[in-house]
Amino acid sequence: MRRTITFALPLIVIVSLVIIVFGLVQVRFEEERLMEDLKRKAETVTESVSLAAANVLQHKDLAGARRLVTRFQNKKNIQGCALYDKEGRLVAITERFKGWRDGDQQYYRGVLASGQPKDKLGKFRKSYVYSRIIPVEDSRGRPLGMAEMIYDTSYVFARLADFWRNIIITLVLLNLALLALAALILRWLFLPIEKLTLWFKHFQRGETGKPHGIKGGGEIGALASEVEQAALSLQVARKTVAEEAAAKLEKEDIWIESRLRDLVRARLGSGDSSIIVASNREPFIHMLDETTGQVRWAQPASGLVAAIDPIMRACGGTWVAHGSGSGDRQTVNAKDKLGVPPDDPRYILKRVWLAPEEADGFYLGFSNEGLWPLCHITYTRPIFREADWRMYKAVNQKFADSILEELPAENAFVFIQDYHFTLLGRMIKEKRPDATVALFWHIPWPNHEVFSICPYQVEILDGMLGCDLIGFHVQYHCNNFLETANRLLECRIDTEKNSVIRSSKETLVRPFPISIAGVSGPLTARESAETERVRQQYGLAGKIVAVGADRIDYTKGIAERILAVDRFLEKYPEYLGKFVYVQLAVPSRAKIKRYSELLDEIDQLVEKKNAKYATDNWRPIIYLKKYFTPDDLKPFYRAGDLCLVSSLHDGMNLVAKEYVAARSDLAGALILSKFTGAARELNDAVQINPYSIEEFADAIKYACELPPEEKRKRMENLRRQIERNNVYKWAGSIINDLAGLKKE
Ligand code: GDG
Repeated sequence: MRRTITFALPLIVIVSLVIIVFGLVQVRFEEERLMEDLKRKAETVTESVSLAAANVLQHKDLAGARRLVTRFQNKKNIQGCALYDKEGRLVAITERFKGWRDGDQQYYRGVLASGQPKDKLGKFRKSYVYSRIIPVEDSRGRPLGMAEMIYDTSYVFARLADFWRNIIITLVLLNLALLALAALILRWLFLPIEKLTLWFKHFQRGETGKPHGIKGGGEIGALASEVEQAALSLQVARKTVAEEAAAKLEKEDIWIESRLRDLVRARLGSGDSSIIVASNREPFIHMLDETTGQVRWAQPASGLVAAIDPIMRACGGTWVAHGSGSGDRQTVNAKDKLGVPPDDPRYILKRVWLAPEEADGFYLGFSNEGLWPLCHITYTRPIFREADWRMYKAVNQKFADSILEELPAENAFVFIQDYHFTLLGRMIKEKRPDATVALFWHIPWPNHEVFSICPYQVEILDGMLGCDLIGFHVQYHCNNFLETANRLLECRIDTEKNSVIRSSKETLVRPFPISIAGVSGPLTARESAETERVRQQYGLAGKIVAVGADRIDYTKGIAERILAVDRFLEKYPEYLGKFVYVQLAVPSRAKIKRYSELLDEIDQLVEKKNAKYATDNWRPIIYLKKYFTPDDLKPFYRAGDLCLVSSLHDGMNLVAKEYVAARSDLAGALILSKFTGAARELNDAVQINPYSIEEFADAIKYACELPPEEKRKRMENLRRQIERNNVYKWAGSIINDLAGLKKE
C-alpha cells in the first residue's frame, strides 16, 4: 500500500491542486452571482414596498404600517421589512427582526439627508444579513420617511458549502480512482520485475534453486525468461568453481608457525639463523625513564612490525634495524645484539646506530617527506632534498655493511622491508651475488607518471632490481611497478612470469597480500573481564561503540572519520547520546611539519565536534592520543560494535584484519575504505569512499543497523578469509617463490 501511495502521490497532488484552484475560482464566481441576484431582488421589492409605505406614512396609519411589515413575516425565506418616519424613527418592523439596529440613528439620518438608497452587509444576532433602504417621498417629492428590506444571506453560504462538498467528494473519488490505477500499474508492471529481482538475489546467494515462476508474454515475460537462462548458466559455472576451490582447499590446509618453520628449513637449507630481515623500525624498542633511570621495552605501533614479528618468532634468524630508543644502547651486547622478545627470546635483534642528522635525512627527510607521499595518493606534495638523498644512500650503505657481517657462508637469505631500503638489494648483491634477496614493499606503488617526478628514479629502480624478488600487497601495485620499470629504465618485461630482466639479471615481481598471525578463539574469562573494564572506564556500557586505531598519519583518513561521525549524528539525531566513537591514536613522525599540523588539526576537530554535541553525561568522541601495547588494543576491538578504517590510501591496513581477528563473538561490523589493499580481500566489510563524508555517514548508520544474523555471516566470511590467508602463508608463499627461482 505504501508503495502504491508513493507511486500515485505526485499525480494525486497535481490533480488535487488543479481541482482546489478550480473550486476557489468557481466558488468566488458563484458567491458574486448569488449576491447580485439578492441585490436585484432587494431593489425591486424595496421599490414596490415604497409605494405602499408612502401611503401609510403620509396618513400616519400605524395599523396599515404593521400590516405591511407583517406580510414578510410569513415568507419562506427569512426576510423582513422596516418603516421609518421622516425623523428616522422606527414606525414598524417585521416581528422576526425586532431589535434591528436599535439606536443606529446616525445611519438613518444619513440616508434621509442624502435622499439616496443605500445597501449594506452586516450581522444580526448570529446571521449575516443584507439590507437595502430607500427614502419614501410624497407625490411632490417631500420626504415622508424610509422603507428598508432585510434579507438573511445564510442561504448563500449554504449554497457555497454545498458547492465545496461536491468538490471534495469529486476530489476523493478521483484520488481513489488514481490509487486504484496506480495499484494496477504496479501489479502489472513493477511487481513482476520486483519478484524477478528478489528471485535473482536469492538464486545468486544459493537460497533457491527453483525457477521464478513468472508467467506471461510481452516484454516482461521475455525479460524474465532471459534472466532465468542467465542465472542457470551462472549456477552451473559457480558450481564448477566451488568444486575446484574446495578441492584446492582440501590440499592446502591452514598455515601455522611450525609449517612455515619446516618450509624455511626445507627450502632455504642451513640452521635457525638463516633469515636476515632488514627494516628501519625495530621490533622491540627500549626506552630510558630519565627520572627513575629504569629501562622499559615496548613493541612499536607499526604494521610492518605486527606482520614480520610472528614470522621471526616462528623461524628464528636475525633482524637488523635502526636502534632508535633512548634505552637501546644499554640493552645490547658488544656486537649490538640482543635476544627478543626480551621476555622470551626467539630471534636476534641487531641494532644499527644512526646519528641524529643521519636519521633526520634518511628517515624523516627522504623516506617520509619524499617517498611516502610520492607513493600514497593523498595529495601531499613530496619533498626531495639533495642532502636527504645523500644521507639516504649513506644509511643504506651502513645497513648493507651491517647485514653483510651477518650473512652465513652459504644459503644466505635477506628479506628487506619497505621503501627505506630501495638501494640495499643492489648493495648486498655487489658483495654477495650468491645471497637470495627479497624486498617487500609495504605501501602502494604509484603509476609511472607519478613516480617519474622523483629526481632519483633511475638509482632507486636500479637498486630495487638488484633483488631476486620484489613483493607488493596487490597485483595492481605490481602492474604499476612493471610499467614504471618498463618506461623509465632500459629493461625487458616478461609479462608471463611477471618479471623484469635487466643486464641479464631477473627480478620477480609478485603480489603477496600481507596479513596477521590468525584469528582468536572463543573469549576467555580474562578477556571478557578486560573488555568489561574498558567499557566501564570509558562509559561505553549500553552505547553503540565505533572504534578506530591508527598511527596518526594523513594517509589514514582520521579527520575524514571525525567529519563522518559528525555528519552521522547531524543526519541521524536519534543516535545522539547512544553512539560513541573511540579513537586510539599513537603520534608518529611528529617532527615532520605535515604530521605536527595533522596532530593539531585532529585535536581541534575532536574538541569542536565534542563541543557541538556533548551533554552533561555524554560526548560522542573519545580521543585517546597515546601508545597502547598490542594487548591493550584488543579489548577496544572487542568493545567496538563497529571498526572504522578510512584510509585515503593504504598498502594493506592491518587494523582492519586485527579487528576481525578479535571478534570471535562474530558480533562486530567492519567499515573499510575501498582504497586499502585489505578491501580487495575483505569483501564482507562495508566498503566506503572516505572522501565522501555523506556516504561514510550513511555507512555508519547502515552498519549500526545491520541485523545480528547478517553481521554474523559477514564476520564469519571475514574471519575465514583471514584464517586461511594468514601471515605464515604470506611468508610461505614468498619463500616458495624464491626457492623456485633458485632452482631455475
Ligand atoms: C604499513 C602500511 C600495511 C595502531 N595504534 C597502535 C598500534 N597500532 C598498530 C595496529 C597495527 C599497526 O599499528 C598499523 O598497521 P597498518 O597496517 O594499519 O598501518 P602502517 O603502520 O601504516 O603499516 C600498511 C603495513 O605496513 C603492513 O604491510 O598494512 O598499509 O602503511 O598493527 O595494531 N600499535 C600499538 N599501539 C597503538 O596505539 N602497539
